[in-house]
Amino acid sequence: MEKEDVNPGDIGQFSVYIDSNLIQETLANSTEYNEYIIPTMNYSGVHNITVSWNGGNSAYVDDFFTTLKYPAPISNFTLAIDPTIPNKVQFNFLSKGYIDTLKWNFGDGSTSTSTNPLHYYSKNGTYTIELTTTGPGGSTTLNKTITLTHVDTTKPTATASVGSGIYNTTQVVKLSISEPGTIYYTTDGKTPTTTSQKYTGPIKIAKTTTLKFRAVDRANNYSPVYTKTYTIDKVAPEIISTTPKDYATGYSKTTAVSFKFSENIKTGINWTKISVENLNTGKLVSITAKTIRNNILYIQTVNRLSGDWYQVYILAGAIKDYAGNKGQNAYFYFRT
Ligand SMILES: [Ca+2]
Ligand SMILES: [Ca+2]
Repeated sequence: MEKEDVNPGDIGQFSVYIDSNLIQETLANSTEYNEYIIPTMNYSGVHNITVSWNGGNSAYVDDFFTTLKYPAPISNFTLAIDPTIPNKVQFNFLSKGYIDTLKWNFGDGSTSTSTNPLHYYSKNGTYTIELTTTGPGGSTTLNKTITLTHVDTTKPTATASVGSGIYNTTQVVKLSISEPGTIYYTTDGKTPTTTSQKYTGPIKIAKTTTLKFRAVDRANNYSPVYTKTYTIDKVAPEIISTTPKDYATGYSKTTAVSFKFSENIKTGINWTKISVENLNTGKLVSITAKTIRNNILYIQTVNRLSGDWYQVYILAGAIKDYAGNKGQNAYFYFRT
C-alpha cells in the first residue's frame, strides 16, 4: 500500500484482510510502501481485500474487490541421451509452480505421466518431446527436439545349452544371449517379463519343468519367448503283471508270453539276454520274435512241449524306459 501524509518515523499497524478475515498484521514503519504477498493458492477466486495502516496521527484504509488467481506452472525439463546406448533417454522434470498433473509426449507415439521417465526409442529419427504441466492456474507446454542416430534395432536371440527332452538325471541348463543384455526366465509355465527371475547362472532342473526365457538387449529390444520342456524321469520301469501269471499251469503251447510294465519301454543294451528255458529238459527254447507295444514286451517261442515247466527270464537292462532308466532282472514260471 502507498501511504500519504504520514510523519516520517511513525510506527503503525499494517493489516491485511481478505473477506473481513485478518490474515496479516505487523508493525510497520511509515515508509512509503508496505507490502504483503497474498498466497494465492489459498484464495483462488473473487475476494474483498482490505489493507490498512494506522499509526501516529494518521491512518489509511484501502478496500477493493479483486480476482486472485493461481499462476500457471512453468514447464521445464532436461534430457540426457545415454552415451553408450543411443536410444536410451533420461528425462528430468524441472517444472515449477502449482502443479497437479504432468504429461510427457515422447514424439514417437508414446506418452508417460511419470515424473522422471526413462524412455527407449526404437529407431533413428528426430523427435519432438512435449512436456505439459498443469495446475490450478492452467497448463504450459515446453517442447524440445532430439535427433537419434545409431539406434540398435537388432533383436537379441537366446539359447539353452540343453534341448527339450526326456532325461533320467537332473539337468543343468545354461542360457546365453547373442549380445550384451539380460535374460529373464520362468519355470512355472508363465511368459517371462522383466519382473521375472533374472538369469545369473546355470539353472538346475531336477524335476519335470517347462522353462521359458526371453532376452532383452541394452537398447530394450526383446527376443522371442523360447520354451524348453524337460521331462525328468528317474524311476525305472517296473513289472506290473505277466501273461501267463507266475506259476500258472495249463498255459498255451503256442501263444506268446509277455511282461507288462509300469510305463512305455524300449529295447535296452541287454535286449538279446531274454530267454525262455524248459526246466524239464534244461534247454533254452528258441525265441522267434520279441516285440514291444507301448508298455508290453511280447516273447514268441517255437511250439512248447505239453505239461512242462518253463522259466521266462529278462536280464537287467534288456529294456529301458524313454528316459533311459533300465529295467531290473525279472522272471516268472509257468507250465503248459
Ligand atoms: Ca540389439
Ligand atoms: Ca520311468
